[in-house]
Amino acid sequence: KYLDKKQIGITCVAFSGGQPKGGVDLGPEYVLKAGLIEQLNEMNFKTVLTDNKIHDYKEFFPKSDEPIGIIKRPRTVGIVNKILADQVYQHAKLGRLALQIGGDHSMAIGTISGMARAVKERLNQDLKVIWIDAHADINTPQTTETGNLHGMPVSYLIGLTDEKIEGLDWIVPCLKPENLVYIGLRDVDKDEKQILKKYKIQAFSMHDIDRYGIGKILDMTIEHLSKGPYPNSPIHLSFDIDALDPTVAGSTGTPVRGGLTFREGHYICEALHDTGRLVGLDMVELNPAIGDCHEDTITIGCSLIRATFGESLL
Ligand code: HAR
Ligand code: MN
Ligand code: MN
Ligand code: MN
Repeated sequence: KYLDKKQIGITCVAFSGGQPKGGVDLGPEYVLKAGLIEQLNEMNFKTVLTDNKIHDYKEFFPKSDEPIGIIKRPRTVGIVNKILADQVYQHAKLGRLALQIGGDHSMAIGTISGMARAVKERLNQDLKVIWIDAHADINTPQTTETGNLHGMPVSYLIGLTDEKIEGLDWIVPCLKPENLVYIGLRDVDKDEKQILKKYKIQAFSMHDIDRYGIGKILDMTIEHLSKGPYPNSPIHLSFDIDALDPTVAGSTGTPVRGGLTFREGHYICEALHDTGRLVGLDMVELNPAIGDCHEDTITIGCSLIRATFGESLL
């Protein structure tokens, strides 16, 4: 069988280089301090922490990393993600569930590259991805207005740019547009909207959630990811905490009003757990240095993680 569903490989990505604000690198430390590993052990999971530490990857940072065009820290983001991809791959190839705690969302370049590689190798199937976020994170080096790589990981995973940028040139596109679903979008750049249309990517905005309700949205999401030759293929969940409303989880770098409620966020995790298809989870953009409610944000991050791994309400 493909998965040992009782083992979780946890990688703590204390990295902030994909965006300008300090503090998002503290996310993993706070999540561990809140007792996540004990909570998962309590749920009868065996947990394996990558390199037995919270990783800051600083030993791999280049000595200098001048912007290339508008792109900030491309070599740093590139090398961290290359290492991270191998770490996730190592867990996944042993059949472990893979949990990555961030850290800014540029880290999904590594987590999804590593997971997709393992799924390809072990099952010869394509990985499917659910991206929970206020933002689409699908800018290319040509469309980005900020140059922050946490706004671009999806374009690299799909392979929307041919431009080879130093540090990011190792990335092999591993995600097909039809294998991706977004939920929670409400701050999408003009060019990103064009990209979503052009590649016919299934994207559910907050407007869609208002209209259909979160239950129906998840039904449609799972239906979409069950098309094609492998209706039961593995799913990776990349959860940006800024998908939640700032009144629910405000300690994050780019909060946007009008987000998911506490229950909507948890429902997503519970419904995906129930598919039995989840192989990986990223919990990202937790920034305890922002706002006055970081304990709530961290606690909610932990509880979303537990929900994804099957904590039951009854
Ligand atoms: N679209 C904007 C950009 O490209 C904002 C990116 C958003 N930041 C995130 N990612 N937290 O989800 O920079
Ligand atoms: Mn994001
Ligand atoms: Mn976001
Ligand atoms: Mn914007």
